[in-house]
Amino acid sequence: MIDLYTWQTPNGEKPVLMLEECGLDYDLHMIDISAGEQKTPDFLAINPNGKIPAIVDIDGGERHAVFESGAILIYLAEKTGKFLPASGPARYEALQWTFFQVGGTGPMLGQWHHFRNAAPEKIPYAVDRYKNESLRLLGVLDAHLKDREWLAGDYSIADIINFGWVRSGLSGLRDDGASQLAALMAWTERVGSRPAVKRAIDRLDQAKRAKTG
Ligand SMILES: N[C@@H](CCC(=O)N[C@@H](CS)C(=O)NCC(=O)O)C(=O)O
Repeated sequence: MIDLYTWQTPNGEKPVLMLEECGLDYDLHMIDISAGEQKTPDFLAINPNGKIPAIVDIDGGERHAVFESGAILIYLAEKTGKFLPASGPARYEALQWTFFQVGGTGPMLGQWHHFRNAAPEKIPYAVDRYKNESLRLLGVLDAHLKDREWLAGDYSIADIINFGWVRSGLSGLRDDGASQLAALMAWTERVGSRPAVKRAIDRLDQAKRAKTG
C-alpha cells in the first residue's frame, strides 16, 4: 500500500495521475498547504523540504519515503515496470522531458504566478522575465509535439509530469500568445481524455472538497 501526501496543485496532481495510470492502491492524505500543514513535524519527517507531494510505500514490511515529484514518478515507474523504458535511448528520451518539466516549466510558471499574483510589490521586470521564459518553454514543447503524439515515444512519465503545468500555463498565458500553441493544446486534450487522468483529477477534487468543506 502507498500513502500519498499531496494537495490540489500542478505538482500535487502528478503522483495521483501516475498511481491511477499504474493501477496501484493508495491512500490519499490531503496536506493543506494554505494552512501550513506541509511544515508540521510529522510531514517534515517524510519530506524535510516541507513541500508536497511525497509518498510512503509500505511494501513487504519495508517503509520507503520518497519526495520530489520527478523522483516519485521514476520510483513508481520502476516499481511497476510501466511508463518508463528500463534502459537505452528511449529511457533517456523520457527522462530528459521529465527533467525539462521539473527544472523548467514548474519553477518558471510558479515564479510567474508568484510575481504576478502574490508579490507585495509589483516588479514588471520579474513578471516579464518569468512570463517570457514560461512562454518560451511552452513553445519548445509545442514545436516538439508538432509531429508526435506523446513527448517521448510511447505515453510515459514525461507526459504525466508535464500535463498539469502545461494546462495551467496554456490557461494563464492564453492572452499572451499561448493560444497559438495548437500542437500543445491538442496534446493536453489527449492526456486529459485518458480515463486514468480523469479519475485522478476527480479523486483529488473530491478529497479537497472533503477536507475544506
Ligand atoms: N520540486 C518540487 C516542487 C514541490 C512544490 O513546489 N510544492 C508546492 C505546491 S505545488 C508546495 O508544497 N508549496 C508549499 C510551500 O512551499 O510551503 C516537486 O516537483 O515535487
